[in-house]
Amino acid sequence: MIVRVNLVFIILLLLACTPKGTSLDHESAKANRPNILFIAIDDLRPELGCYGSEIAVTPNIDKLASQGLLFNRAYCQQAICSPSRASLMTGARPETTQIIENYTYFRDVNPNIVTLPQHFKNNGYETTYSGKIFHKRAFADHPLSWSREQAEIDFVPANWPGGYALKENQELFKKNQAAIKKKYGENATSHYALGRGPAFEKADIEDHEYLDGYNTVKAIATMKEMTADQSKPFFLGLGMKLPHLDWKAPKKYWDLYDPSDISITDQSDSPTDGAAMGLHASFELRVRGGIPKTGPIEGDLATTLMHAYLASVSYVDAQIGKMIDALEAEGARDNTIIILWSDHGWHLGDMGIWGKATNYEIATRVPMIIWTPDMDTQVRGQKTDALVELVDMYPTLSELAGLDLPDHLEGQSFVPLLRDPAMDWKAAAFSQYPNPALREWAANPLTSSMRETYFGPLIEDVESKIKKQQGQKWDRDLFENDLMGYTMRTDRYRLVLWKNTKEPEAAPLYIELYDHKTDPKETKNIAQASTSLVNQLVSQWSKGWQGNQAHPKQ
Ligand SMILES: [Ca+2]
Repeated sequence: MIVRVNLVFIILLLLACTPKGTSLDHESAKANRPNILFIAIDDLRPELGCYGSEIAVTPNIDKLASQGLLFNRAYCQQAICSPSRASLMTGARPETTQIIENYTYFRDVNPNIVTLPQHFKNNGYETTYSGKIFHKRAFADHPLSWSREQAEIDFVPANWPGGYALKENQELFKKNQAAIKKKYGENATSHYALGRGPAFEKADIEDHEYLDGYNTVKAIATMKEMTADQSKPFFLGLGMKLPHLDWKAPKKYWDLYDPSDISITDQSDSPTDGAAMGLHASFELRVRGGIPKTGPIEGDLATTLMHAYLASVSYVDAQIGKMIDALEAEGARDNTIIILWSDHGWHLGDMGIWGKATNYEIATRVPMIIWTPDMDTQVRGQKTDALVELVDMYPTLSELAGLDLPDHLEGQSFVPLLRDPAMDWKAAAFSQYPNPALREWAANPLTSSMRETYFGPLIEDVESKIKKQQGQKWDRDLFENDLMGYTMRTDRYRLVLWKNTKEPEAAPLYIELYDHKTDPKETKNIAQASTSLVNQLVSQWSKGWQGNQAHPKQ
């Protein structure tokens, strides 16, 4: 009886206190805290007008950059989807999250880590997303990170085979899948990814019939619901799947480009004296139908692939324009911070390969743009050369929203750059990638059966180059499973250290050094001829991110 009375008393007390307290919290949160529109783009290198692309048609992102602050030198922590996103979203680096391939769920390894949206949710925000924010739905951290589902809309995307709108591409996809199943057996699911459909599609359809357009319609509907509900600020993620493969974009975006204007990089050679394991054999593209399984990818095919990438970028740009216009039409922009980023860059034939998944500038450098309602007029439209990292986004957005910074964060808030984009900033940005040449294209170690597939000759070819370069140091187990490339970008240089993770104190197995002052495309490794400079940079690298932070004057 006593217990029951006490329980009733406690419940009454809670009922009396909670609604009032919560309501007050929400009122002050709403009054003081901005919304966040968090725009993620998949596999977008800075191929945008505002980043100096001479061909990309991207008026909406360019407009955002003209109103906000563009980061010329922003770097991902690992140039592949899940590790990059796990790092950004948890605010911790791949060495800490231990997510270095696309198959491990960050929450399985980091059960108690507080993610960026979770932090906002814990501080009174409504948090939700549409499209790709974490690597995939199964890794999306429901319900910890998100407080609500998206709004319902009155149509669903078509369930096309392989996601292709055109009948002939659906048939090709089915044919390729059947061929793989016939060859490797119904249960060899790990091999189904080898039998993809075409790498690109040009269909005369509406924007919302492909996934990114559909997800944008959903995000807009969700934003409207959250704007109408005045009780909480929102954190809304909008994640574009393109320009990740496959490059399926409505015809009107292909029509923005004349193929005769499209050129491929003039740097089709691997870096002179570069690490033989530094580049892969374009695995991710080669699994697509119509792409040669060996040999160079060049000529008209290369032009069409570039065209497809550009069409995808313009399609994504148009969806982002719709999202921002809708935010403005709802009257919510004046209290919304907009941040736009991509998870990593992409080699479009650069260094002779196609894909992400390397430690070089082209794969690690990403577009990043921020717009806040209260930026100084002088800062709007500026571009900063400060070195920043995607892992910095968590502390930055938290600071801008007036939230505290969790202790586990391994980035640095770049809010001071929003006041003075030219100020002295970090001494270095850090990224890493395990052996690109001898991993599968999701960065997981090679399964032995991959050598039996059409990947066999590609793996053999790159492996023989590594053996030749490494000589006595060659050890298949080490190179396939324990080799990590650690890279550091300073104002002038890119250093890449190839190390055995089982012997972290041992000297690197190979070192690369590129001088961006004289060689911005990283065509020549000058490490061997630059001993004292290498020593100096290795010493700087060994201080890690903590030892290379910015020290802004208060
Ligand atoms: Ca990606």
